Amino acid sequence: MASRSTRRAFARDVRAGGPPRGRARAVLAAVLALVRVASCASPGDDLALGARPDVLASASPCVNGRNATGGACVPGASSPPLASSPPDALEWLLARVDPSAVRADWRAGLGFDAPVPPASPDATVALATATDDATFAATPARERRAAVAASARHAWRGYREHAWAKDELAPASRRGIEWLDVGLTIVDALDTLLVMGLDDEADEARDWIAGRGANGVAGDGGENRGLVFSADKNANVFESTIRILGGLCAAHELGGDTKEGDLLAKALDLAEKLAPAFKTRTGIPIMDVNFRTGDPHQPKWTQKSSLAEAGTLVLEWEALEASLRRAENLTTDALSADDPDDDAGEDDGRGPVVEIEYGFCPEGGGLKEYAVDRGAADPATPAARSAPSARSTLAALEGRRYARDIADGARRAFAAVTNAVWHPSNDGLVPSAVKVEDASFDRASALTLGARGDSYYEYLLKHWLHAGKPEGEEAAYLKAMDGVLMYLMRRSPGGHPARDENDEGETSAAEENREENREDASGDAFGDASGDASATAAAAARRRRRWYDGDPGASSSKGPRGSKGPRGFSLATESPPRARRPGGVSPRGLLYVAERKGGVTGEVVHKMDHLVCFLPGVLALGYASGLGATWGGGDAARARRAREALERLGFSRDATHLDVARDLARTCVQMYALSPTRLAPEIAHFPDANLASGRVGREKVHALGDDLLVKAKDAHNVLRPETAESLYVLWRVTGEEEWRDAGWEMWRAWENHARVATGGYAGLRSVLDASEGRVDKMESFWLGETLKYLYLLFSDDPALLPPECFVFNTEAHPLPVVASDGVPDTEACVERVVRRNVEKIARAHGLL
Ligand code: DMJ
Repeated sequence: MASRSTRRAFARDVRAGGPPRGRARAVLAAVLALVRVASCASPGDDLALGARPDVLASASPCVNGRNATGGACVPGASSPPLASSPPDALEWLLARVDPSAVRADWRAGLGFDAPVPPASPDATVALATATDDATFAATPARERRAAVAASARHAWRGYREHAWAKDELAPASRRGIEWLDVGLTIVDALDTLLVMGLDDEADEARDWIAGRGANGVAGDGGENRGLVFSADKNANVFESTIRILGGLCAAHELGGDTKEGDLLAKALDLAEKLAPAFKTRTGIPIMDVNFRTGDPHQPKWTQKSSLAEAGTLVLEWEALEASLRRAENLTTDALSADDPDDDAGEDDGRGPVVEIEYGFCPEGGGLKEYAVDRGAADPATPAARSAPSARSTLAALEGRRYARDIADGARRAFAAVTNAVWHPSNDGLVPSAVKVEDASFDRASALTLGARGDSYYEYLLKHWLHAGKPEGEEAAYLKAMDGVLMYLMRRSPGGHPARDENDEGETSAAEENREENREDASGDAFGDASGDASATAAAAARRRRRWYDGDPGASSSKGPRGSKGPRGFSLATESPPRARRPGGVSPRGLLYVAERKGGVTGEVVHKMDHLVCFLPGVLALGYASGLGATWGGGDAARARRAREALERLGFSRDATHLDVARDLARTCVQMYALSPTRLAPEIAHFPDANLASGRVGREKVHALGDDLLVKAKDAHNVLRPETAESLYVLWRVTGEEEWRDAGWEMWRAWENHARVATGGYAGLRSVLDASEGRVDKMESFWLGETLKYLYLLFSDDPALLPPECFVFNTEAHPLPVVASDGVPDTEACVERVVRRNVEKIARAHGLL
């Protein structure tokens, strides 16, 4: 019988997809032994393949009189094959991960790894506070996951106890905060609770949303009314979409809905409320809608919509559309005969134009067309002949009509901003403010990957992935990333003799970089990539020699470890590159994404919002999806300018998107590691001619080492997720432990500074000095995003929300990739991932 540790090692290999690393013979023997006994693990054990004990109990063979959970059984039908028959052994192995047997809610992609029970509060506090560094760093992934789940439970309990049904918790003052009046934290957190296996908490959330009572949670005055969109609140269309629509659709698809489909019905309620915002001539949506009146309007403070807000809606609306279509398919097969492109509203010469909606009819038969009731519908149309009320197999949708192409408004909005050519040579960069009336961009607004711009760039990639990678539609993303590289990326001076005593050239190299930044501040010495290339080339070459050549971890044109190249998600196979100590700045300086005012040749502002830290994750995700092995998107002139930009930044000319992602992620990690609290500020600044440490005008600027500056007014931390998100993606794509270790340190810092004993987590007013007090708010994205990404960072299960089957929206809600027929095929997708991984392992172990 294989020992428990052998089984664990194999299970780990299966989950990580790795080959046997030079111990083939021994492992092969162990595997064959394992195949004989895989189902004999004792209760609570880390089972081979990570399958849940309760599943194996019903599906597993009987070996030596014991089943998978150790229960007595009679040997019989499904004995494992003999070791001498590898192909049979593989089949046996695959049968053990039969998707239908692993979890009832398989389509969620919740795979092999049983959720880890959260650690106790005491153990969590002890781990964060009392453990010495070495022990803390050595905490295994499973325990880290349990600790993060414990944080989620602590956050949830604080919210439930002090702020139930309010939007957010003010943990220090133990009260609720109202914003949209929709119980926002409940909706944002639900899929996190599902992923973590916090089933009781998830039940509380789901029941409240569905209006089925708060599952024993005390409340008064309408607290158990459920999720309704009727308050006299001006709801921001973007925030409502990413947090609520995204949250509801994800929870529905993860198997967290009621059997009646209440969550999907609530998502439809919200969509109907928000729909008027899209009825604009240009397609750019109006920013706010009043939930009570349905009145769409711009907020008082601006008449312009933001790029991020207009460009970050399409995933969620298409997810809703896909979920509704999936429900239709459950109702009838007849729908598949319908032509989704058959627009009944179009005049095809056969009759009057009639505006059509879709709904379910009571006599069955699936989806029917209905004329929109404008008082003048043609009674002769099939739609008008249909019964007025409707029915669905999802009871909560019974009687509902909705536009079948419900995502059209969001699609128009996305097209309006992505197709805009506001300047002939913008290289994919778009100003962050846009007018609703004529879709013109405000040239004076910033080019930024931070506030007001960020998730537009994120959705350029993610919409392509979510739509199943339509050919050619990745071009906008690739162009924008070229623009970011050429016009916005910079490197801080770096070069600290004290940190790298062998590097003699550092001081003067840093001087050169400062010189460059001085030129930026006075105009555009750097920005016009075609114009000043030669002027900076020599300096860049010198910098490269001094800062770069001697740094083996600096750049690699190779793909992720063990990968065959940029196509498809690779799985880690080799040992990670040299780990970097948190707190150490590479002598090359810190890579960052600056902002520009007034276009690509405008003034450079040497600041980077924490929000920008989503970008390493996006670059890594794109790379793993087959994009970004080179720059330029197939355009030779752009590729040349991109290569020059890479050189200026200290990369090799053939550095990939992944190389840049790694480097930028390290800057984000340093924003945490260099601060005294180990928490990142909201905005980091980088040394330039206009900003140095000390007092600048009336502003106080603090230095974190030589490369990072923090203004007192930007020093807060509000529990943001972007760095955790990027660490998770980088871990998943590369398998490098560096990212996990950084995330683990971040978890500790939040535990030590943000945890409130009476429940919940509060941000810090200043990461420079915790004694300045708390930001008394637990943002809903703490549970919705930050803790979810940290939890996933410590999972080894490749079938847990695999990136090729799910795309995380900008609020970390996993939305199934939509297949060509407009409906997700998540079960099949996850099964493909599992099968490929198991086969890869089996092959590596000589079973195939
Ligand atoms: C979240 O609501 C989303 O991640 C959004 O894209 C940006 N802001 C917050 C988190 O920082």
